[in-house]
Amino acid sequence: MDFELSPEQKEIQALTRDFVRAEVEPHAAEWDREHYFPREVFGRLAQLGLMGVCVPEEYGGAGADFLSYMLVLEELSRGDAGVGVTVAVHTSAVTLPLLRFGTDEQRTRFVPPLAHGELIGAFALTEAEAGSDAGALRTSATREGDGWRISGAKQFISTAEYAGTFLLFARTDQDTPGARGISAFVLDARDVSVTGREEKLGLNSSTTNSISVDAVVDADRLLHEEGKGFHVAMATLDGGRIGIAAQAVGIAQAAYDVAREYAKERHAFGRPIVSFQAIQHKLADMATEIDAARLLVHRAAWLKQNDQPHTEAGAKAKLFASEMARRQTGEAIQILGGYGYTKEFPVERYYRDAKITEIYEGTSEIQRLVIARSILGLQEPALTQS
Ligand code: COS
Repeated sequence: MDFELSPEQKEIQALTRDFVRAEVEPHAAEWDREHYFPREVFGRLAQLGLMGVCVPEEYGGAGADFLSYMLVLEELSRGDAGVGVTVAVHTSAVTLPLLRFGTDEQRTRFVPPLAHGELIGAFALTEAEAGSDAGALRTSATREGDGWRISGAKQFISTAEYAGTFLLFARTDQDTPGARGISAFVLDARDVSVTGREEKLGLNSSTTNSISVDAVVDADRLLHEEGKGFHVAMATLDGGRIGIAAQAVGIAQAAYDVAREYAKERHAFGRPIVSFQAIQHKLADMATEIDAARLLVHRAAWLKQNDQPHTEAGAKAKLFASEMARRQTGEAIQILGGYGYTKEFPVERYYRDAKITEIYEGTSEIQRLVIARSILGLQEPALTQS
């Protein structure tokens, strides 16, 4: 067992950290306040090879491993969680499933523009009445000519208004309810209409849209086998959840950094508050829990990049890291006291941003369900049996 990052991993981590310090962190408060999507940042990330960091070089990526990509997501999210999620969805939820499930022709056609950052990816699974119960989706795909007519509406789609490529899930077998009649499709921006933008608690530098679709696409837009779309979605989320866990670690690390420095500077009762055991214990808990979450992320990433089962490990990483980030960003506010509750310091933003990590790419309740099924060897759907 080796806990040391490789020279290449350290290099990618340092490259991202430097970039974030110079070009992300200084603007994050303003982007949050203005609800500004920093499109130009993704162009710069593309120049650095970070829009396809774990994509093989032959498909236009940087050819690094999955753990390197997790390091990138942690560092980006440490500066701005909205930037982190845009890269996470683009890579984990669009580029990687296209690589894994695409034909040679689909891989060659769709992956390089994403890996080069010329196009941004969006993942369109969720609908108004199909969130945790993703298998309840109603968007339909029916055969028309040689292709498919896809009709329906999707909700809570990250980055949809800036995306060029959509991985969209639709029901191809109208007679089969639930997970089995679903297929995955690759759509272009022209196939999709953006119908709304959510006002959110946080993550304001990323956009969250509702979309509608009524388009005819060629047969070669079907990804993987007809009727196997739910497998594509679940396998995609297995990897995506590790990335959200890395995002949560980055947010918590940022909150810890601010709280620790503040505690050294701030005086009360005639001495720095860091000299009080109450504050020391908070910082000790933060450091310990961040470490534990990061180790869960790295283990899950290691399993994934070594082609080993990682559903359970990824769910554990996301469950623990996201709840830890919500808890510890709250503790950071507590250390800063009244100042922590103001916009003068970034910890209130970290607290707002951390909350979503317990919800998207599967709520904590879904992660517990996935973990329970795995450790108990349950094969059957636990939700629909009673
Ligand atoms: N990888 C590959 N295939 C998987 C899988 C995985 N991790 N998990 C389940 N599947 C397959 C099953 O093997 C089953 O295949 P068959 O139909 O061939 O038997 C199929 O998918 C249906 O699985 P299951 O019966 O477990 O589906 P459920 O409807 O019970 O749903 C949960 C399972 C709840 C785990 C799933 O719906 C889920 O993850 N929901 C959360 C969705 C989510 O994260 N949404 C966020 C969207 S992105 S912001």
